[in-house]
Amino acid sequence: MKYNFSEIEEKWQLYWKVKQTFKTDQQSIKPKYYVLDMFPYPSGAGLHVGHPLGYIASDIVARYKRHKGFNVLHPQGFDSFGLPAEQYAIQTGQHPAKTTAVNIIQYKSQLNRIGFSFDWSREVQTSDPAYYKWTQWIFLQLFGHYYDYRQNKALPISHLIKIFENNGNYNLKVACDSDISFFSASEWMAFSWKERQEILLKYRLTYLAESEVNWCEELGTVLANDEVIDGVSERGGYAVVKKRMPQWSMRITAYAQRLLDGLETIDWPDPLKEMQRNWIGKSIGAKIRFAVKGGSQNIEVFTTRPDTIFGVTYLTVAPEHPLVSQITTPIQQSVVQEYVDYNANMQIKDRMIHAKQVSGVNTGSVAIHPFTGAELPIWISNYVLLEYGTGAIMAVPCGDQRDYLFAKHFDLPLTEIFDNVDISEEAFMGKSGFTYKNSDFLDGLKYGYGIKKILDEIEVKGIGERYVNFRLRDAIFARQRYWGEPIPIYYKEGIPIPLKLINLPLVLPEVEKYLPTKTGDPPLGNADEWAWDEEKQEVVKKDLIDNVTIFPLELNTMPGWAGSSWYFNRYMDSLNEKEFASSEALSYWRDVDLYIGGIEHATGHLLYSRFWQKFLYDINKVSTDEYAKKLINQGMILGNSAFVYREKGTQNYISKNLIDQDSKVESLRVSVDLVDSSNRLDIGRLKQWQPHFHGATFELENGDYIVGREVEKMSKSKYNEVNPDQICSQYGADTLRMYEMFLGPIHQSKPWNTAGITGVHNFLKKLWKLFFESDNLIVNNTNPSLKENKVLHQTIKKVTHGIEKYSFNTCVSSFMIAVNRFSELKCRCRKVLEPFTVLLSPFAPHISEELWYQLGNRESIANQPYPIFKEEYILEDKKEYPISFNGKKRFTLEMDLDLNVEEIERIVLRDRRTIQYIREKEVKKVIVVPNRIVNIVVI
Ligand code: ANZ
Repeated sequence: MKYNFSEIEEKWQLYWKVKQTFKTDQQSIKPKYYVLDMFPYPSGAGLHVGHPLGYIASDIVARYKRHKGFNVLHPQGFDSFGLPAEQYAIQTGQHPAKTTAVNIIQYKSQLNRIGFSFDWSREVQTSDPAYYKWTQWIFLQLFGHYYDYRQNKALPISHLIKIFENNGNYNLKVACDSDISFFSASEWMAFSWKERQEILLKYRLTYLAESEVNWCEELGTVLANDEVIDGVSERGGYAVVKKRMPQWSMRITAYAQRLLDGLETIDWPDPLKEMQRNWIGKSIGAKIRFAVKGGSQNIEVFTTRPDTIFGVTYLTVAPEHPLVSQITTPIQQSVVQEYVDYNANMQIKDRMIHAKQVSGVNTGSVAIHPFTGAELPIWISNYVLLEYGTGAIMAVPCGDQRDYLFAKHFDLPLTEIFDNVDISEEAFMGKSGFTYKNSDFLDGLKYGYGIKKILDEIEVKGIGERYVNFRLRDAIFARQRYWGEPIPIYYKEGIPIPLKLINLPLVLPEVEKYLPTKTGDPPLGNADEWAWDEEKQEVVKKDLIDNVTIFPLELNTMPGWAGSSWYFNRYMDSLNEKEFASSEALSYWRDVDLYIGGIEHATGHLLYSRFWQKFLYDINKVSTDEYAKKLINQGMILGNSAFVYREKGTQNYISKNLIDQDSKVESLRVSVDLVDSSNRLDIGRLKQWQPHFHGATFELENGDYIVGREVEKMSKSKYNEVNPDQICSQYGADTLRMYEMFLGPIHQSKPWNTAGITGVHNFLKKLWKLFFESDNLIVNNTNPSLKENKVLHQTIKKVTHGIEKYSFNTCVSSFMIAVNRFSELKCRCRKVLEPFTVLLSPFAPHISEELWYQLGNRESIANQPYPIFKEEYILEDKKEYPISFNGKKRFTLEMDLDLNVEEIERIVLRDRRTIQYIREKEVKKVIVVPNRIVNIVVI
């Protein structure tokens, strides 16, 4: 029987599907193990061989854990809201739901062809109303809570209302907007309904506020910070500008410290944790207020070096700072305005470049130094960012490089400052007993204040306070797009009112056009049925809006990260209609044991999802506040692009090795499908591939056109994508799986190179031959030899260790070595080959199932117990004996361990080297210590 992989793979994929082999039940006495992949966005292009890399690794672990006796949850689903489907809808008029459904079918069939052991009964699709009902529910939960720093958790907004009713808003330690005014209990009681709602919005964990956003005109939407790369949109590379708009935001900043602390408790890659730490950007320092001379204003600065206060020579304020217009003197008015406008109109990208050059203008006002009374000019400059700290700084030219360059440029004075101060967190917070690094040394100096003393004095004087600043911003939570979750909110007197849970899901309405309306409203503005009837509690026609019982619904939709921020919880109980997951399911599955996905999500998905999890934990909806114990970032599989070289201005293409220095050629990418593994181009097919190659001529070397190769990111536009379907047809899914693992360590990026794939394929064929000779199964029931057992148990040891360490490439080599050894040994033993198939089954599940079946088993291999490793089989059966002459070691000799003393002596004395050492001397005695040494006494 031949190894007919196509038949075998199809057969077992159907078997798994029909028998629901991988359906997971939560009522199990087995321990649980939850393996999660980052679910894909189902794009029209389908999967390329880079996508399954992480999925193969996680599938190996899932299958391995099943053999090990765990109840494994290994689900898959689709992050199916998003921009590409919508862009496509705009271009073609096709409803995104339709194209998304088609793409999902394609993705599923591609994934199933690779033999993943997913429990599809738990599939989620973020664009499915049954799913986004709960995304909307979480949004409303956030809307209904605020964050209390004293209890360090989210609390219901009703608590806060009680506090306001009893004490007003003094002495609170809660997360809120920066522009809070204080009120007493009686003032609160006197506020109108609308005023109260406006105040509460400043405390809610999801809130509506005028904020500065990244606006991308080309995409017609606001982008999150992590979607703006080097000042342009990540998707499409379009210009992005700052714009102030009323926006839904999530108060992730309330969780900044807990997001940092949580990192210490999870086993995630260090570079990823470091990216999150930097993104959160904790800085310990102080806010200090400088009075503006002749005015009532104070400029509040944020500094991490309050000890340098005596070195301050001027203040700098961000151009957009609200006080700029108030403090600018009439003479400076026009230049200041010009500078402000100049910065405001600048795109983020230009501003980043521009900020590297020194620029700024003087407001004409001065501030008073709180200790020395010196007059400090107040400047504005774009090196100070509005969003950071307080948007204003105290400039210390001899302490800070940017201040120094600025002062030099504008000829501002420099003052000496004192250095060598303890600026540790403890020193700032006054927690440590050591305020000075070297107090004897410091005390005598003119400005020798330690940080604690400075801070104490600042606080006593009432001109500032200790302050911990985070770089992290609240996350904008709205898109002016169609293909996203509707925000379950309607507006009454301009105040957002949440829908009730029983009214969810608020289903995305039908629209005729997916573009913004003529008046600039988001696409939902095109929907006729998009108003909320408070009496009937249902969506009704927009024309009926009377603002008495029928109100306008929110037109924004949720951003791309909404659905992916909690999907791992939904898989635990995905069909539940009453709750987002039952408490039994949540307490049984608890958290993800292994999460595999790309590092590109470090400061997006992986931060937002941690934030939502912490919130859900605060409101007692989940069992842990970190949802993934362990995370692995898989590397990228890179494409191996192919290039042809056209002589400039001609249609003549020169083969790679014929190009010399004088040739004027330009390189063009061609599809890698047109090239074989020896880099030879199929010219006939190239001509069919794109019409402009029709009339081309080719200069060949040895009868062939040889292309150039370059490793780049795998993408459709670079024609270097390799489709896994093609590999599955040619070699089978088991070969694809093993080959992807064979390419190298999982976390490394590596180029796709088909050259080695036949090697892996031949390995599987060789394995097959251990079982079959022509049509006959040749496996027998004899007892294995020591050697056969040794190979088996060595392999069990190496593979187990490899999987536990996520070192899948080393496992593949161990399998190859084993099959070679079994072939040499002509191993036919069921007692060896049967456990070997179980061992291999996580990597190559189809062939393993088939061989298992052929051995006469009738239950799927997937749930068979893992082979037990026995140390005794791998104990060495040979020993390198040191051979000494008169106590001096001369050489070593390998001998079987089961030899007796006489046999050892005989072998040693017959050895060529022994004869040489002895020469004319006489052997007086041979001392043999079995298993240790041999010493020959000669005279
Ligand atoms: C005085 C000083 C003296 C400073 C010195 C530094 C060194 P990190 O660590 O990144 O938080 N700063 C504060 N707000 C700013 C803003 N909105 N835009 C630009 N710069 C700002 O840096 C904090 C330091 O960056 C602060 O401490 C402030 O300069 C500056 F020898 O104050 B420092």
